[in-house]
Amino acid sequence: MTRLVVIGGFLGAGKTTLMLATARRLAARGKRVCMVTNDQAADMVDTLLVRRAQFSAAEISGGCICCRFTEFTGEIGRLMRRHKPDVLLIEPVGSCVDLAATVLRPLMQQLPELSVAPLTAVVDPGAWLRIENGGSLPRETAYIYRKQMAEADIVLLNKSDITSRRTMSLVRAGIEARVPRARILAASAQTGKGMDRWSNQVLASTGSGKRIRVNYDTYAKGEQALGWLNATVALQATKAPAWRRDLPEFMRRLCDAMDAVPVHLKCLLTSEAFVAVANVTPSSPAPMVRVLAAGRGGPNAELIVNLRTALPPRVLRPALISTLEGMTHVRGTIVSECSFAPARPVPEYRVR
Ligand SMILES: Nc1nc2c(ncn2[C@@H]2O[C@H](COP(=O)(O)OP(=O)(O)O)[C@@H](O)[C@H]2O)c(=O)[nH]1
Ligand SMILES: [Mg+2]
Repeated sequence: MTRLVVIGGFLGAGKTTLMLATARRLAARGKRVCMVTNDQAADMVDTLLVRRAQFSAAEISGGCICCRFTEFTGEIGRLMRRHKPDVLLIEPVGSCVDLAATVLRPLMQQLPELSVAPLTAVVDPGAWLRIENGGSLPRETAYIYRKQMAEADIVLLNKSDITSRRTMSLVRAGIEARVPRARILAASAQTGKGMDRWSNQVLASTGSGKRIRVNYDTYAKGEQALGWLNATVALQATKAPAWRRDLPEFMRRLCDAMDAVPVHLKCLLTSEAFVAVANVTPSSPAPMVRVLAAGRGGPNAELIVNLRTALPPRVLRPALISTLEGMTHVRGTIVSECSFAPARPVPEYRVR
């Protein structure tokens, strides 16, 4: 029986990192693994990362899987027929909540041939503590984050490798005080520490999330307070190319142009045999570059930008343009771009 694992949690918490690390571990044990990625818009870095890692993936873009449930189950059916996976890993949009009622339970009803694993909410403890303490997110957006933890069967405090013990215990105590019967685990998707404990639990038992009330007006306001930008940019080096230097420069300049640390900025740069991905999150505000292919780059590169902020979407395109204009060694042309705030969530099914 195929086990379906939904890895929820807020933007930048580490869902894709956890999903890929899990897939690699399962594949090493001879399991067939497929994934579903999901975003509000096309040009997704996560899908490219999953496919680069040689895993089969379906992408649902243009809305969350609860609002595109029929398309989602269609893609699951296709993956099942084509690849007969042992495990299906699903990453919903990070600003999505009420997944237990709108995804897990409808799946259990409509696809009984799947074994649905407990719902996980991945949490970046440092980012969450900042939100709780200083309100770095609008109240309604913090509501989504809180409800994600409340509905999860397992709350996974990720990034244990960069989180102090004090932050870990403060966050753990805060969740225990708010969420009755919370099952909280700690791990690092990056180093692998604690991952076996989590994966043993999700792979060995079933779950359908907790029954919670979600106020859809607050949820919609929380999503609408976010500005999203997905863009593809053609870059041209004006001197000898040095993309390892130019990628973080682009990201630093974009953060400066917005005058804000984004909720999550993720960029993938490809130039001939050189490929690198880089991230900025509130808990790691300096761009973290990871080279995926260290071959020789050429004078041209393609840059895919996935940006999620707590800023109005109208400021994002001008910020991108001024960033490209300010680059020291690079000229950039926007090939495609969309910036928006997510539309009100309207799930196809809701099983209480
Ligand atoms: N130090 C550290 N960084 C992590 C860990 N998990 C994810 N990250 C980083 O957090 C950022 C966002 O990760 P990503 O998986 O894209 O988050 P998503 O938006 O929830 O899918 C990236 O820079 C990751 O490298 C972890 O366990 N430790
Ligand atoms: Mg992701």
